Amino acid sequence: MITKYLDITSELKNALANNQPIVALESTIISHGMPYPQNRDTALEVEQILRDQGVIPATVAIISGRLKIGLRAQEIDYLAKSGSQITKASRRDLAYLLAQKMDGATTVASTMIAANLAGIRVFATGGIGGVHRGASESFDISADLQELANTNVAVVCAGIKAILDLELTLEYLETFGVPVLGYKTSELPAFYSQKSGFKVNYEMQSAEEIAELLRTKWALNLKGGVLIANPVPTDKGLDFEMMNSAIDQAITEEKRLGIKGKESTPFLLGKVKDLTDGLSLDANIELMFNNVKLAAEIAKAL
Ligand code: PSU
Ligand code: MN
Repeated sequence: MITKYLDITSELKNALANNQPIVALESTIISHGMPYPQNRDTALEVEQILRDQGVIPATVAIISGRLKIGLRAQEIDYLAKSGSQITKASRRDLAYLLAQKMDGATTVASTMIAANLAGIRVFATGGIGGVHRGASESFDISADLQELANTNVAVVCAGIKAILDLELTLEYLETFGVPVLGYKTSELPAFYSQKSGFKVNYEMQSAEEIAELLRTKWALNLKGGVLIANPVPTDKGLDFEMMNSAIDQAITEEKRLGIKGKESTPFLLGKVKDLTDGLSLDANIELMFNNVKLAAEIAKAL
């Protein structure tokens, strides 16, 4: 049985049994997405924000070959300190890491898998993976998109980061039937910025409206996820053009160094952070708090 590999905390088991609201959280954002100690502080603060709203946090990671749903503060600190020493674990890495009794930080894809195994339907993160710029040559398309196509979990994010090809990512999601919703916006946010020049499929005005769409999708057996794009708060957003020029520089540097595959996303994120002098880190933290608040409302409404 699956329980052979899964560790769900007793708090979460209780919450699941009593139908209490739960929000899943990924751990690659902790290990690979932010520097120490901001990564640890943000991860702990995010859990506190959920608790303050009456929602149980379920941070996911692989520790000593166990797929853990719900982490202790020490485990979060361990992932935060280990940084990129920890294996970034997407769908294809899960079996290896569990069989070898290793550690891994879960991406959006593998966190969705874990949430689905536990029966958790709402997940909050910063940004998802997508179709990379130049994908027609590199074939670099994140496994996150196939997970959204197949796994019944709603993902709240701040849109799609402009290190990706937003237009191709939207086309891919359309092909695989994943609805892209904008929370109080008709424009797809681009992670650090509220604007991207692209439209979401549908603008939603409330968590209740989103919950009703989720119930309807899954009642119809339309398997797969839903992407909920929540723009970074106005006063925290960064200029789209400035971000784009930092991203272009990061991509040029990546090509020069020959970085590919699973190293690509963490490299680009790190480079953009350096190039924007930490400004992007502040925005990243604020948008994460903002996404968690919306996810909490959706989890309660479901
Ligand atoms: N995009 C972001 N921030 C992130 C990631 C993506 O804006 O932290 C992380 C997430 O964990 C996501 C992963 O699931 O990168 C995607 O990696 P890849 O492109 O290698 O699938
Ligand atoms: Mn990739």
